[in-house]
Amino acid sequence: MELNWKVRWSETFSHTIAFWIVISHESLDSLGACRRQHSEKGMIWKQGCLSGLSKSMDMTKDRGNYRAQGCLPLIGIIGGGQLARMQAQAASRLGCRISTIEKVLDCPAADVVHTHQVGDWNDPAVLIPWAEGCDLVALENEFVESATLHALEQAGHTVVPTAKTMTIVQDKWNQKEQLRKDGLPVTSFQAVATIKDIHHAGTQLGWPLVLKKRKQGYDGKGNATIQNPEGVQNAWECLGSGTFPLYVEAFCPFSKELAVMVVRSVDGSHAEYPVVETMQKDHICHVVTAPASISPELRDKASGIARGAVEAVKGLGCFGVEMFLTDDDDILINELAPRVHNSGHYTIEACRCSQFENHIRAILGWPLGDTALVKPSAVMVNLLGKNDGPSLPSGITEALQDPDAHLHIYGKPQSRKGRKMGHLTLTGEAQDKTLARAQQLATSIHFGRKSS
Ligand code: AIR
Repeated sequence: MELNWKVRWSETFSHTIAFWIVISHESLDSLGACRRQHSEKGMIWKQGCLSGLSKSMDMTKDRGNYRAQGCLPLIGIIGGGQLARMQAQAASRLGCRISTIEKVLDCPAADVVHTHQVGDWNDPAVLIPWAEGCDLVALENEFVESATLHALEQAGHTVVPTAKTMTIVQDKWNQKEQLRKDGLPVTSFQAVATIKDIHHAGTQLGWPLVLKKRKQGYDGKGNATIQNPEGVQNAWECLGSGTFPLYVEAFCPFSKELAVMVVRSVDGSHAEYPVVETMQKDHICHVVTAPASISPELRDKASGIARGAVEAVKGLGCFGVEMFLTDDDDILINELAPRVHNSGHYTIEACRCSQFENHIRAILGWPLGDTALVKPSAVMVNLLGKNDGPSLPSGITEALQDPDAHLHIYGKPQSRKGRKMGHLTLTGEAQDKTLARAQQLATSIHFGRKSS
């Protein structure tokens, strides 16, 4: 096994002797490709280190004991996508440093963090040595196996949210079962192991049914709506013919989809952001409008249900709670996301304290910030890849020239059709005008090849 090393001296921290180290391995094609791409541009590399090296970066520190030492914490985040990137941006404002671990080097968070390690975060043999350099470990996705998080806790690391919470939340059937036990309103659901089970569920819950993977599904990946018994076979095959654990939910005929970001601090305090309305296409969130145009009574009801749901799973940090509002004004929980969430991106510019900053405050036990809107209305539109291809967007001029528009580009190396490449938030007065303008600006922005 041949390793190529590049070592660079860093003068970033006068009190610490630090190296920025890159290791590439010829057999790791993606890494090798990244290395070539970056070295061609002459970029300075961030750290992609082997076990133990990250520890040497902070050799003056006694992990987890930053308070006693009077240091600002170094927070580890498992995952390096846009959610890690935006957490890192908020954390750095508060003087905290972030270390990320992701399977690839070229990911949205790597450009903005203190250290970035390339490695398989589901492997405790990789994850635990990485965590040695961190004061506490947070998440940006729900895909790290809870057994791996348990191993991290067993090794003495603080993980927020806890491995116990993640065991409940990352398996959607477990999540629903916990919420139901706690008396919270959820859509009807059943575990299914065979095609026969799905037919049976259809006769009990009625059609349409939504077949879902219990774990690892997001942005429509891992969901299939079954209109009638004839559609069962196709949905079953689309979701792996029983190779993954599955369950079904009754389709909820909703009038609106609502979401609330709930923040629960390790010190026991909590805060809720305004109730928003989300609009999905093909199971992917496209538009979020804040606040939701519903009565104050319904807002209070949705907010109370969301808070109850996060309490039911003993969540810590920010949690996204997705809900359905029915024509009869019933509110049912769709799903919990144990992390900062797409439906809360508008809070960066539209609320006094963003979901990202409050997440950092909550996991550190610092006082939570005000979640109130600073403008009467805000609209967030996701900028999805229109095609596969390069990641440099076109059509951004008008958005950049509008003083009420805030453009976020995640820095993903490649556009893919339907991939979240960025978002745009517009703040304003009347909601209908804000929505129309935000959609107009977003429509001109194009990620990916021009021809399909
Ligand atoms: N993410 C996590 N769960 C759901 C979502 N959308 C975010 C995380 C993750 C990124 O999406 O930030 O790292 C993955 O995006 P992609 O485009 O690489 O699939």
